[in-house]
Amino acid sequence: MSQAVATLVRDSKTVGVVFFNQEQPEAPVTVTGALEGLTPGQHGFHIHEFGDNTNGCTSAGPHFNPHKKTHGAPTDEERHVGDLGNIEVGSDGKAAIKFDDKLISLFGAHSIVGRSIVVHEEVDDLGKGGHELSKTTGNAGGRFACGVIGIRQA
Ligand SMILES: [Cu+2]
Ligand SMILES: [Zn+2]
Repeated sequence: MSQAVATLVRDSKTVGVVFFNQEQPEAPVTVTGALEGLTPGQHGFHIHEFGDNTNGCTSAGPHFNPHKKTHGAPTDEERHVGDLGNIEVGSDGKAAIKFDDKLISLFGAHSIVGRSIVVHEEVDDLGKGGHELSKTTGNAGGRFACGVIGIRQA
């Protein structure tokens, strides 16, 4: 079992925590957590390449994409490793996160540990929106909050 965790921060204020659990290499990663203070509706949710938030979420860089693919949905064959789709925020501004992803991993050369998790201001169109940014970012707008993914105490 490997466990990782990220505290998401916006303007120096914590907006939530996200946990990543994986039984073994090649197994799916279970992503759980809670966020608050967002606008209701869907928000893009990605692993970005760098665990660097020194210049806010901008320094997290682009979507984590070690295989040089185009942006897509988590269920697509053609997707960035970091493409986790959207989270759903309720009318109270809160999101309860729970899903599995079969591509991200906490092990090996393409581990997400030491990278960033980012929640966006807008919906990720999953590469299908026809916007010039659809194939790179899903046109998900600004970076609402982010946090560095670290190894969690077992
Ligand atoms: Cu993103
Ligand atoms: Zn992407």
